[in-house]
Amino acid sequence: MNHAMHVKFKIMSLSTLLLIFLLAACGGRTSQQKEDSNVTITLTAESTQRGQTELLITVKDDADNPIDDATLTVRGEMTHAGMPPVLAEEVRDGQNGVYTVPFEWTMGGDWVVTVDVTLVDGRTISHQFDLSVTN
Ligand SMILES: [Cu+2]
Repeated sequence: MNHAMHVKFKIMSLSTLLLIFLLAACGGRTSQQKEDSNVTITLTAESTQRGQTELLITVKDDADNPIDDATLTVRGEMTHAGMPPVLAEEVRDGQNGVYTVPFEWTMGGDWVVTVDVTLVDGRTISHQFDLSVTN
């Protein structure tokens, strides 16, 4: 390998690495956690790329025990005006504290996802998660 070829090879490897990094940063899986009233809610979006995805929402008590008997409602709104919210079907029956919510990112941009968790004792805990969706 002569010197010019060697430099070219190095540049190629660098751009490949950069591409992999960008792919990982854009539209990938993301996770956020919030705590209130001794209940921790973690939202994981399987994808933040425009289109159909699943939101995995984990609900745990203050002793880190899963709460499977809550009722969840999820609403997604974009931060710009004039767009109707995306409402997910109400979800019950967590599996080891994880509730799977089919969801569609209908547009790329900044979203606020509101998760309302109603516990069996009637308390409702509400959290908002900010997510950025790529086209
Ligand atoms: Cu929009």
